[in-house]
Amino acid sequence: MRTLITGGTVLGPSGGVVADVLVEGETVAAVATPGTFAPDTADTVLDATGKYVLPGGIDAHTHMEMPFGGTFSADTFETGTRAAAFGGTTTIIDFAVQPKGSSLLSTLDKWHEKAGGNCAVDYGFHMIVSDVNDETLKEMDSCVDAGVSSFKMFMAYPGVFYSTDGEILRAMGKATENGSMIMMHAENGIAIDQLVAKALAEGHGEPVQHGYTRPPELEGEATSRAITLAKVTGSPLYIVHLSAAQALSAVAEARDNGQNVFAETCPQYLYLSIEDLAKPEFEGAKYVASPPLREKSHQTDLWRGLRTNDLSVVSTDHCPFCFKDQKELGKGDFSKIPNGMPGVEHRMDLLHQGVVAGEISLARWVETCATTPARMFGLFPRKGIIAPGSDADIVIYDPSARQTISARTHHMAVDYSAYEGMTITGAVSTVLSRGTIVVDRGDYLGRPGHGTFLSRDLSQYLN
Ligand code: DUC
Ligand code: ZN
Ligand code: ZN
Ligand code: ZN
Repeated sequence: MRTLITGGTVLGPSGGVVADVLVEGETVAAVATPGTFAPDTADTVLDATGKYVLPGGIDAHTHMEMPFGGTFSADTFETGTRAAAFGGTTTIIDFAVQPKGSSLLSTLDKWHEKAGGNCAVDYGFHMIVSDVNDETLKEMDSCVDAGVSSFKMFMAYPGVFYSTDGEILRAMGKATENGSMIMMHAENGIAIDQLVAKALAEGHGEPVQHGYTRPPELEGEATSRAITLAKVTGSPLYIVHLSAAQALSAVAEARDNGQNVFAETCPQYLYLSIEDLAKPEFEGAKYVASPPLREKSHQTDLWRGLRTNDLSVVSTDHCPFCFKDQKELGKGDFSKIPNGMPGVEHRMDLLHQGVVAGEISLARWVETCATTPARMFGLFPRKGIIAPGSDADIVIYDPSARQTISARTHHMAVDYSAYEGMTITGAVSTVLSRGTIVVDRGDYLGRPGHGTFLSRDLSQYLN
């Protein structure tokens, strides 16, 4: 089976060039001067004139069917990866969650069961480590052997996912030894819990209190502390969902000092703010995620971070909970609102708005959304680039189309959109996953089970 994509501007991390792309089976066979291949050499010809042809997006931070506070995030691997495909994302890396008292390998088995046979696009796993002990540390080696080469830890949520500095130090020591990556949720959970208790005791239960009780200073402090622990152990560090200027400064300083510190941000921190969290009538609950949405002024810093590469990756932290019956669990007590927002479908479009607005270049769009996540998490050059031999995960994107985001038309299994009514310049036309057309002009042509598990190498930024 051969597919020829003609006349588009093929984008990569170093810019764009008008070229034809020949796909043979599941991989890219050639990127060549327009007209090199006669149309009858292919079974299918896709005319991409006037459009971008870019590597499929890689969302390195999603949570499908994630247990949280007695409920589960609303997208299954089936619905969530289908929504990802609609939005031009052809790889997700989801988080397996170790419950305290469980082993890492039994956790990994559980996540394989959830995802196997259900995904529309390819998927990998990170492992959330919430119980550091001798056995867990040994199992970190087995995870790496099983293609799970990154481990997330929490400085937030005491009593649930939280690890002490000592536990973090131990896990970082293991990462230094086996070449894996430590990912950190950097918020000072001990201090936050005090602020939450105080707000509730004073009768403040509304959603905006979620923001007030998790101030940016406590993200900055935890980020600095994580960086210090990484320095002491010689471990690399990847800060997830960075939202605050204070945290960005800490990351930038560490990078200037030559430390292997990396960070991602998410579209919600670039476009939404604490004003959304303050919407009346419990509407703010839709915007409860951790870290919380910040004052708008932080957005300027985050866009700059994306330009300077102090922020290397854009992921969604897609963790959808329906407003009805799920977010509503926290009516009157903001601390019971499940933490997370939907987003896997809109990352490529939202970051394209950054290109349209002149905040980032086309090359940075592709780099932060596809190429760097592939390198960061051991998937390059199989993923993240359109080059001979790479998987034919390809998005044909029409930069001049217009669309309006709405829960009425999105494909995520959640009853609201955080971006309801936002108009977008640009839209996905066609999406190929390993050579198969899975989305074409709004139609889903894929199937659950097309997506396969990606056994990842060590980060190519470190090894
Ligand atoms: N952190 C995440 O990364 N996702 C959901 C909730 C959280 O705290
Ligand atoms: Zn987190
Ligand atoms: Zn109040
Ligand atoms: Zn997350």
